[in-house]
Amino acid sequence: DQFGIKSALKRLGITEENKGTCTGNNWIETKETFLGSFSPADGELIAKVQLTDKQSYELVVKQAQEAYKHWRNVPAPQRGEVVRQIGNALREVKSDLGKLVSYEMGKSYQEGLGEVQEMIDICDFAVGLSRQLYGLTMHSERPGHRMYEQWHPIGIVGIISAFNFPVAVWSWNSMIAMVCGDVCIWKPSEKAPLSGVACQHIIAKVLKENNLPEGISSLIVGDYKVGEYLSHDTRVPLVSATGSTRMGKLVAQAVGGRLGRSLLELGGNNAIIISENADLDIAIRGALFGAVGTAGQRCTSTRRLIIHDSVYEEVKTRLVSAYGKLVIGNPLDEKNHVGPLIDTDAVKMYQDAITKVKSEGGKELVSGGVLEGKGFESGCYVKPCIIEAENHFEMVQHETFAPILYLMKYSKLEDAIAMQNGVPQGLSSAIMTLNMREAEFFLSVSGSDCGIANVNIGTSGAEIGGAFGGEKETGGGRESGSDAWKAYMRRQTNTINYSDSLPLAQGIKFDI
Ligand code: UN1
Repeated sequence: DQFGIKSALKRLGITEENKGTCTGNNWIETKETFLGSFSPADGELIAKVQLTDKQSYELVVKQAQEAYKHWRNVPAPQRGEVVRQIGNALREVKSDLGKLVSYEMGKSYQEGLGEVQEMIDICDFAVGLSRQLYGLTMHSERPGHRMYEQWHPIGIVGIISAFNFPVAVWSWNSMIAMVCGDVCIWKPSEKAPLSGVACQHIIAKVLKENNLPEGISSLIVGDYKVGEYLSHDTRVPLVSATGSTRMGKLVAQAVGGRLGRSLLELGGNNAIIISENADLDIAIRGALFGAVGTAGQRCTSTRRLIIHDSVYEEVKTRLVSAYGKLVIGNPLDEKNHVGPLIDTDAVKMYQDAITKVKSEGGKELVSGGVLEGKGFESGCYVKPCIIEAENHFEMVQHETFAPILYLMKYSKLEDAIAMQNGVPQGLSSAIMTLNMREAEFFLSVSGSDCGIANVNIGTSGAEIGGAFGGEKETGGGRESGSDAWKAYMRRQTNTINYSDSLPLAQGIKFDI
């Protein structure tokens, strides 16, 4: 146990067989089978988790409904105090949880730590927010009347998260929802369920120490069928789903069909425009981390580089040489830059994408391929590759969750922006330029159409303080910072008459 996984698992409360259904501290036995979680790092079975069945789901929802009646009446700053303690609990387990995330999901240990840091940061953000959650006051047109709005919690929030950020995305949603007064039911990805079980243990301890009832933060485990329990359930007014566009459409249709609310954060197809005025050192570093970080499995990963033709050759040469220096291997070993993909299905999709883009005319500058031999026994390690392609190719229009970077040229900035925007997705985007006119044009209404637009920064690695999400097939939702909290609350407009008459709005006369 070279990397201390066993002791980390123990400290996180993970055993060989874990229940997967929990209302806080109460772990519920179900009639379902156990799902094995295998590490893409070494192919080993880490531990098993029992799936949630319909009956145990019902128990979870009933408990959540009860808990909501209590939690909504706890003053928001006191809810914030609980979240503050969760943030501290996360600080204590940062290295263990970061390690589990790295081992179960395959991102580098550094990125695993970064992910836990993102959780800690959102806790701090939510604590401050718990004394805000502001509504506005308006001037009534009627004398002796006061008008204002207030924000109430919405109830049960269903959270469906993806494997690539197996813990942070839960915290963006649930820490905000908790200070808002909501209760949460979380379905982590069935590809990284142990990270979910570990988080449940961490939060459970804090809830218990504060004598809070069961049902404030629950866990359910399973595939899309368990996700459907949430999306079809009228007792769950908000479903926040992070993952593929395909999944998001299904969730949106189910939730929309019952006129519930969904908050969607789906696929990206993020580009960096590298202008002739770019600082190329920054551009290369930004593109490199964006494309190969997390083995290309972030929704914000850089998938396309749109490069000015005057610097195209230089960028190409420097990138190819940087790719040559990448060390691929066990993500827990800090000398490696790139870890594995999540599973062999993902490897197959990576291979298919490369074959397809080549058949469309793509030219490999750095070849892809699956690594074999010692250290690569899981079959999940692939080579980050670079392909010269055209924006209209079917595969370039598609989000492949793997380290495949497409290079293309432009000569006029307007064309580069049209290419950048010319995909179905609209999550993240960036321009590398030191020219103020170019930067401002890129950020203007005629510029990037994405939810995130950066200057001299890559497409990934957003901070939690901003609202996170994007347009078009990315789903339109915003999670995390800024006023994203509003999605987790219901707005109520209140008008109070303290006069001795009853004037009607719009001056309507109605006398008898
Ligand atoms: C995701 O890939 O689903 O901006 C989230 C980033 C991270 C979050 C990514 N802070 O890259």
